[in-house]
Amino acid sequence: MPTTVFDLVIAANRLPVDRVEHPDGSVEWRRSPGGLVTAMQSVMQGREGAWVGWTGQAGDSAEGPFGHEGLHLRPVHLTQDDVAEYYEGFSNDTLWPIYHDVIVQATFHRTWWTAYERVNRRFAEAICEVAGPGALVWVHDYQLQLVPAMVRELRPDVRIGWFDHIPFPPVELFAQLPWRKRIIEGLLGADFLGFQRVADAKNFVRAARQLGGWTSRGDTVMVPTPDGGEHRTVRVSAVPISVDAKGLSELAQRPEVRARAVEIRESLGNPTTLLLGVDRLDYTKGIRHRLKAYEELLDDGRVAPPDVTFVQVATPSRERVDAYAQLGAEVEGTVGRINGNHSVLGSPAIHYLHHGYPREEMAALFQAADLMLVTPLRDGMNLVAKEYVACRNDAGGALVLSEFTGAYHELHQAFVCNPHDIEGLKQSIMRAIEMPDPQKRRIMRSLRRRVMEHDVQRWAERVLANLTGTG
Ligand code: ADQ
Repeated sequence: MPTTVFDLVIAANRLPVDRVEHPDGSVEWRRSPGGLVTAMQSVMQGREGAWVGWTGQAGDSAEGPFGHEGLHLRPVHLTQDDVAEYYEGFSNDTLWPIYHDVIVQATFHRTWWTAYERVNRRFAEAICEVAGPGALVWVHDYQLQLVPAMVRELRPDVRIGWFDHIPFPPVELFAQLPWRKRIIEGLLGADFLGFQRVADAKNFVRAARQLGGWTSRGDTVMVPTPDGGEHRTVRVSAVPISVDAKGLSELAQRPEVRARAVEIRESLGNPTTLLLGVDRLDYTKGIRHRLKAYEELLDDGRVAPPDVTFVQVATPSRERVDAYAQLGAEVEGTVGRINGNHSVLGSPAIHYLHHGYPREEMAALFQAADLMLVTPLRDGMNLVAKEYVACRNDAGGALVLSEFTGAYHELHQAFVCNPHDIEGLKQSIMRAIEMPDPQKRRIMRSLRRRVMEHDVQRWAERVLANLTGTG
């Protein structure tokens, strides 16, 4: 039977669904929470679209293509070795640290690179299988950097875009990668490369010039064609991602969400100030620095429960990678020490939670929190910062935001901090706690204007316009 083909193909490491196996053995696919799925929904509207990605489960039983909520899903099969080498290894233990300022040392293994190439080829083949003539192919993120050139080789008729969700490193760090030129060649197979910040786009262009000898003019890189004819041009621009601001704002206004926010505060003993952190448990997120600043404020007697309390939601992530296991253990130890030293009966200094929450509960938490602490050491964007702002339709709350996030470049009116500067971080927190409400509201209103106007739907339209050459 011939494969059905589509005029828009999305490729990301993960499919937008999670596999849920019921006790009776039946399998259900549930839409995964997350911004990318929402963003892509707006792009897919009115188009026949396919999504190519991994199911999230390693194993030998290959799942065939299937439909889900109007999307054609084309699973890419990964073996246990692929997961260990391409995903946990090369993507998360080689590329991730290099692309995040080498906060932890990167690990290099030639076998991981071979797996990365092998899996990228599998993705490229799957994309070409479902892409109709002249289709738009939109590839996501650092796990799939070789895919653009591989698709171009197989299917010169399609238009290819790639979006980088994480930072693109300065050339001095990128140069450490033994396979740096292959990665640039892989990316330059695209027609359009999108980045979170102007600095990321510039870092890429500099890497292409210095490490590969490609020429560039402004935001365009010139790529020689195999037949030695005219150059092909690749546009390289910053298109910062955002959140479904209107959807979140409406959700946060629902009476049941507002009631839940009140209930959350009550259950915490109605503190005067509720601090909140929400992160994947990742060393890039600055959780240790945040805890250190909070602990010192407690030690100094400047904050104390039950008046002040801190809810830290930390979703376990990549636990099979050593640096993540170590971080988990360290954070747990610190939380234990802080609570041991500073909690009072019935009022812990920190509430440390590993749960994943539905959107409604996240919106209620955001509404309940007086202070949102976003303190990464490096972060492509940080959607949590934007989600918090989108949920504050009451113009309440305050955002403490690291200058090393992509979000900082749009939200610099926030209470900005350098998380390495613990003294400065403590001051930003105290300033946000002590500033009179009317002033804080003015700040929140201006943050909201930015987030409401630059939402994820606009982001997706901008990437597509660049991809089709109309942007
Ligand atoms: P992440 O590093 O995963 O994303 P982030 O942008 O903060 O970081 O997105 C995390 C998402 O997960 C947010 O939507 C958040 O609400 C949600 N989330 C976190 N913990 C949760 C929990 N316990 N329950 C429910 N939801 C939870 C990467 C890059 C970022 C970039 C994004 C998008 O590292 O820099 O902003 O991609 O491009």
